[in-house]
Amino acid sequence: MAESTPKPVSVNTADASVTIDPYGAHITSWKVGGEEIMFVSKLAKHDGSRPIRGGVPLVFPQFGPGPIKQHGFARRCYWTLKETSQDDNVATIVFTLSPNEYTLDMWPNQFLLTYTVKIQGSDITMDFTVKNTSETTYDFTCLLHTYYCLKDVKDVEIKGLTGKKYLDSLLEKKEFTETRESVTIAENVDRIYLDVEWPVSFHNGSKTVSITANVSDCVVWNPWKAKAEAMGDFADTEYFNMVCVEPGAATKAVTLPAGEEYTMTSTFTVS
Ligand code: TA6
Repeated sequence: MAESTPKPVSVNTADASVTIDPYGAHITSWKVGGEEIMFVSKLAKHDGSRPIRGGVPLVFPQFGPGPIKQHGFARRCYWTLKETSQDDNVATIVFTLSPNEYTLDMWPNQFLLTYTVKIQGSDITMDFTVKNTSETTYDFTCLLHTYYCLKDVKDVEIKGLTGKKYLDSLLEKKEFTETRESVTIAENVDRIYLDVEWPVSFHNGSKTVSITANVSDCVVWNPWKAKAEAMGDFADTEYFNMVCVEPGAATKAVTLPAGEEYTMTSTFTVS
């Protein structure tokens, strides 16, 4: 990593720690009681050459493929560290991102992004705020593309999605209804669950992870064997030890009038 490359920032409380890489304001570690909750591939790039594979990639202003780069530019830019604070109870890191040549070339809109990450006890809260600093209204989609560590993907049972409609990204976004009490994973899964009523929770092999959010979509993704082998920044067998459970506004765009602010917020709790 070049000398000038901004270094990851860590804060901790008596119970937990969080580390954020300025490249993408990307959470790369969240430990509670010394246990890592986030999954980061051992082949992930940490040199700004591509988004970090794992942790919590920030998806903005576009979820998925489309007119601009997949998942947008937020995870592909160096953000500015605004402040850090920590004591035994609470620790916070704040990053901001303003438009630059790269973002304007991709998405010709003015904005100020502020990302506040707070750890307290066994919670981590992420507040992703978009301020429309332009003179015109614009739309965007956004999501926290969270990768969680699993002891064994075969044991994971994701609860809280029963009865919810979902779009299957492997079947041209065809709509289905989840009938199972628990979503289990034994193949490539890539689904956008709609109108989710939080919390959504699962057991990672040692702790229960519970997710709440103020957004209505929840993406569940595991690449499984073939796609794992096709990703250069993901080891062939790492799909056994991760799952993405991703709160976001992925299917219905947020419309933000000039001068207004929108905040996507989510809290992950381990117990
Ligand atoms: O999380 C769902 C998804 O959109 C999948 O379709 C898959 O593409 C994944 O994101 C990873 O995308 P990335 O651009 O990070 O390789």
